[in-house]
Amino acid sequence: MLRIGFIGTGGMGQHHIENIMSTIPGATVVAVNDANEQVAQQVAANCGARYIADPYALIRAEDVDAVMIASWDPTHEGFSIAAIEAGKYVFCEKPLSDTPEGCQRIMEAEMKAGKRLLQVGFMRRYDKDYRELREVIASGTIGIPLVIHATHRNLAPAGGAEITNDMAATNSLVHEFDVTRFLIGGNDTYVSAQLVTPRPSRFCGEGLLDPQLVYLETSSGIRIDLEMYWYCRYGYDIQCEVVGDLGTASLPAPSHTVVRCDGKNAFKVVPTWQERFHEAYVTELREWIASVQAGKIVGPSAWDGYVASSVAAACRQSRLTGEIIPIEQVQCPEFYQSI
Ligand code: ISE
Repeated sequence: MLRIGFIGTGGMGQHHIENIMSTIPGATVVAVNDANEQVAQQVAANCGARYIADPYALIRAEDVDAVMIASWDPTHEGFSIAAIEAGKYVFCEKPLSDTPEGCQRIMEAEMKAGKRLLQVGFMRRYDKDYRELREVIASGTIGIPLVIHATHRNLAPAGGAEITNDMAATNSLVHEFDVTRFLIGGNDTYVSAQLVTPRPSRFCGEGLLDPQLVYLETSSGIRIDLEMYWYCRYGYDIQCEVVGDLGTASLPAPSHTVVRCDGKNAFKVVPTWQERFHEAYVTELREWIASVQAGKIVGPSAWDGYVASSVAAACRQSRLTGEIIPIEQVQCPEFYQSI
């Protein structure tokens, strides 16, 4: 039985904990921590774990075999490094860090530990539709990929969370930066990013730029356009279409009963990412837990977290300067090349 210590018991943390307790027989949650003690105490009581007030004490606890982090984004780096230094396996929700430099510090800690201990929560790689889309591209059916159009719309920020203009890229589009690499495969890398904004929605609040549009170019010349919309107001909607020189392939909309009524022909759009990607989250946990038990982590790595974060950093610079920004990345360390 893998004993997990959990840091961060907000919406995403609770979803992971419920999945572990209800669907994964080989693992259990033994300890929890959150900056909001009341919520953490409640979650602890619900899942039969103990509450530990100090997150670093939770990481060091002898009965914690592996640590999961789903706390506030800026805390991810510190908790990840502490877990690695304690020699614990760690699953860290995205973003691995808000900055590429933070990701580099995590990679350094992991390389010092001498083996892979960390996995990043890029759960779309576990979604069956993204996996199928990847296979279609790899099979050559649509020819060579030329363009990717993707849309990332949230009903509204979760739980009324406070968001900043940077978070469109650091918190949300990091999924797109990661999953488009996953779809294309091979040695293609991102070379430049541009971020532009239309006039803002009337509903996003003072000072926020929403939606935001990002244009990326890869080393082989693929162009990618991305839309991030925090307050689309109609549901949680993720779309992706890959245009090749022989055809196109798209992510299907999740299937729901089609209702014709009142002059409409309609199906539901789910409100949250937990619903949209429920199966992907469960598969992600199952595969992570199996890999920890086998002592060999194979899921998204700190390098993958670094790549996504370096694209987000270029987006920020583009928003501030209005320019197309070259994406600067360090050489991928050998440690991460063989995995
Ligand atoms: C959220 O943090 C997530 O990870 C969701 O998957 C993403 O779609 C959403 O935009 C983020 O805010």
